[in-house]
Amino acid sequence: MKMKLCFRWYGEDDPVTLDRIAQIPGMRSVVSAVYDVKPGQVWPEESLARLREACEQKGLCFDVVESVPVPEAIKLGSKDADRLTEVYCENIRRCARYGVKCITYNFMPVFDWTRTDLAKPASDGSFSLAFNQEELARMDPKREDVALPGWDASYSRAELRELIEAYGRIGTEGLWANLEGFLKTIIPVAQACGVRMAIHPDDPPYPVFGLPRIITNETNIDRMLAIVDSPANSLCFCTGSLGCDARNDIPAMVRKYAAAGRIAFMHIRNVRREADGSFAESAHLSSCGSLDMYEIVRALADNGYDGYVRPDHGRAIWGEQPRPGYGLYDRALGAAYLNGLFEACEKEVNHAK
Ligand SMILES: [Mn+2]
Repeated sequence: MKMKLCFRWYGEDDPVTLDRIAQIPGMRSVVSAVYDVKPGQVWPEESLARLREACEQKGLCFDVVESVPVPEAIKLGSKDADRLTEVYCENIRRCARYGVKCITYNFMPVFDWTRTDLAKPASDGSFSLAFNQEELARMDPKREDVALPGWDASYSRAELRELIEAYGRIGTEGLWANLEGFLKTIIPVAQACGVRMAIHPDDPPYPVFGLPRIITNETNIDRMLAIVDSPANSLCFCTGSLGCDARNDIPAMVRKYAAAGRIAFMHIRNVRREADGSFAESAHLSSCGSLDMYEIVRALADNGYDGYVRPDHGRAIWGEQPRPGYGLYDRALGAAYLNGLFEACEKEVNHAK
């Protein structure tokens, strides 16, 4: 198959071992990162060498990094931004030196992905990550200790309030300006060392607690890609993140950006949307959620997509008590399903030639 199947691995502490990952049919690459340093620090070369060695011992490649996190100071454009952007560039160079071809990152203020429930039970006895608008509306992180799952608990309430206010001061256009400056510095570095930067969309793709969110829809993705018109400035197209907003036509967007050669990495998962913007992550199969997975894969195959693909989050099934979204079983089922879709779609495209 043309697409490169990969699987996220959280390193030596991940209960899902490389041995197990290597047994998933068609598995090619490991998606990982250096987790022993804080955002804004240079990644030790020994850590990168160890990661590569561990993957290669199991017959897997280590060529995708997720993520090199972008420090808040860069997103806010504060006084440390230039120095931290130089550190970021050095991390790109170091990753490239150890064989990395694709680096994922995001530009979401303060919080990465946001959910209100990490283990919402379904009628079949499985559990998945979910987001409920009503529950979210009841919370105010500036007034109380919100403990939403998935958030960086290392911020104190005062620090959190200050950060949220700082983003309020720069606003959406300020965040865009800081993304522009960041991309104009890092993309030429990535291009020079053969790395494609893949921005992950905001998850969910709408403002949470009034924080600006900019990688949310086709208009904004067009704007982001135009800042530096280069394949090194590409997308990590996450169907489940963008698919939380019913106005995003996911197969059409995949078709457009695959045709333009601007997708470096696909996160493929399904999500079941509700009318008020709430959602739950579902099994990968089309009939389990709101997204048509065949149409997504077909759009890729029609454009000869040969980039990276991974099953994204999975449910907790078969008694596994996984790191939220990152158990073995349901992601492996997702990988098997994606293998089937890609084999069928790629062969259909070849037969039609
Ligand atoms: Mn994703």
